[in-house]
Amino acid sequence: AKSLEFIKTNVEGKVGIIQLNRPKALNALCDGLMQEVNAAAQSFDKDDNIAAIILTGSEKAFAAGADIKEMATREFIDVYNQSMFSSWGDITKIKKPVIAAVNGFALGGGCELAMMCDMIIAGDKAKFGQPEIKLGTIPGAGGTQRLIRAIGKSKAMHLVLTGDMIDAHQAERDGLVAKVVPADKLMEEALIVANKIASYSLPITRMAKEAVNSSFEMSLQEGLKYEGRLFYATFATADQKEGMDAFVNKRAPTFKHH
Ligand code: CO8
Repeated sequence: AKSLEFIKTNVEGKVGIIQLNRPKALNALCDGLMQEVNAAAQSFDKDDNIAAIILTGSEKAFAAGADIKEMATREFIDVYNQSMFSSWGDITKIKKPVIAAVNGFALGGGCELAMMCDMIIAGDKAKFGQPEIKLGTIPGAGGTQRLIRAIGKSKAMHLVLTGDMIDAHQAERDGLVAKVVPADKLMEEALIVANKIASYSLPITRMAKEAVNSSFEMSLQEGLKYEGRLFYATFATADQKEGMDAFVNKRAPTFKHH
């Protein structure tokens, strides 16, 4: 386990865990925190012993948004010239699956960061929202784009224009969250999911993630073609032979990750 200024990292088996750890500000996402998150995720992505990544916060907050105190006095020309928050999207470039395990508040940039992960598992006390409108600004890290793809226009508009929060169960019904579990079982459940993913072939898992994510960027026809290419590519791997041979011979597969 490693403790940095704003995060803690830990490895459990083949799962890399990144925990946001800025309790005094409810894990508000200051520049330094995001740099640490990106560096930790990139280092897990490169590590051959890691097969999946969990990003989590505390019981009270996953993250209560971008750091309002840090942003408050910035001028247009500063944020424009620096492309403020443009490095946030780096987490979406991670090739291994990234699970957001959310307890407490996931607001503004916190909700956006959770949406950049591959799936969200939530504790039953979690709350999601895009309250930027209350601060005289709008979501700036995907809240108007990823949210609509997750829950549709009417529900996304409702959150973005009212700034209201939804609870974990509503978020699950709306399709933002994959699974809701009791708050104190959150990490246990996230690790079960991560370990299950980690038990499969790493390159095949990467292809599956890549294929699903391509649907955000492509038309249906292009996406189906892309999926087909990756599907055919799985037949070039030893792990496809192993997985199917194991099924046919009624035994458990041993994936070799190539
Ligand atoms: N930034 C900075 N500090 C924060 C933030 C934040 N987002 N959220 C909470 N804090 C601080 C509080 O100021 C407080 O500090 P202090 O003790 O020094 O006063 C401490 O954390 C504890 O917070 P509260 O006392 O407010 O705790 P409560 O339990 O009473 O309330 C809430 C919890 C409801 C979560 C409340 O803190 C809140 O409303 N926070 C702000 C939520 C918000 O508006 N988030 C959106 C921020 S804007 C944003 O995220 C834009 C993203 C744009 C990304 C652009 C990328 C290109």
